[in-house]
Amino acid sequence: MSTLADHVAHGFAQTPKSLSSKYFYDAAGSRLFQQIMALPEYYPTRTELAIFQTQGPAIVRALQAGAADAPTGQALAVVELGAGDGLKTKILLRELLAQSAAFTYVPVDISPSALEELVASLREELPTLPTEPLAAEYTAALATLAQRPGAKAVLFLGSNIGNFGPADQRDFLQALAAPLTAADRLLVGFDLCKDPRRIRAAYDDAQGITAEFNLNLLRRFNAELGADFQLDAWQHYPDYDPSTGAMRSWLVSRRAQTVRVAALGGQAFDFAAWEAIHTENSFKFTLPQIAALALAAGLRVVEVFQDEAGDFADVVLAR
Ligand code: AVJ
Repeated sequence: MSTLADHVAHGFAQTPKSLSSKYFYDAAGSRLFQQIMALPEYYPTRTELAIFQTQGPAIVRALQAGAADAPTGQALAVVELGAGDGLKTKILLRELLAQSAAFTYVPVDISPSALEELVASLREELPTLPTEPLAAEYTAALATLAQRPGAKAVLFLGSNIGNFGPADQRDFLQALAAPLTAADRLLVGFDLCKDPRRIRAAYDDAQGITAEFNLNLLRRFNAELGADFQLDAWQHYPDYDPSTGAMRSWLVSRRAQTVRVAALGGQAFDFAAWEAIHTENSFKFTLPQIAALALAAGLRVVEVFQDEAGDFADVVLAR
């Protein structure tokens, strides 16, 4: 049984039926996410970009502050989890090069196609930068961190952390921190609580690209698992709970239907009319919540960088 088939069988046995958002990112899904990042409603990417553009030098200094005390001669490893197209990261990489740091960039992404494009663009734009791409899930990145000697700066940008529920956010940060020394730094991007209508709109764009992104999951199951999802019988539905910061995406069954999955021996799954499959968390945070989360994960907040409106925070953490 393939991992994906396994995941679908487990996810559909849950109540409510649930799927992991990590499966969004096949080649088509990665392209759709790039389109999402350019949408007028999707503010997180351009807000974090603006933070890097205006405060890049200070952020990069904060990332190297610990490494300055560490034994010299060893290049800093800049490990990025979920690097994607690297658009924002390139600003930090240019700044690191400008600050003359000897460093290696280790972009990690679940999408091999996205990673290939990133490496090709880096070869063009930053040809002197040593790059060691890793097409893998986060857990493999943790193993790489543990094996690598020398100073490290770990980047976890774009509020990717919001894909985890609160308990998993803490556990994951703790796991990220475990292989780090006191000289190493973590840079984590957090999307902050704001006007709930703006947040919801970011996941319900007028052009329907986010709907396509969500529905692409079912298209992927049809293509890779021989499932027979009828896409027009499903609807993208995002909801935001301002009391918890939980931004959730669902796929809602527009009618009672049965779906069969060839890769699971033709197993049938029944969906009631208007039954919803949970497909993604995109949690939003407050600064006190971030401080409490860092503490619970055994980390300290070194410095917080925000845009002027206070929409997004990039937080430097250390053990
Ligand atoms: C890449 C996980 C940060 O949750 O905001 C965008 C993915 N999903 N629109 C997010 C996403 C729908 C995005 N992250």
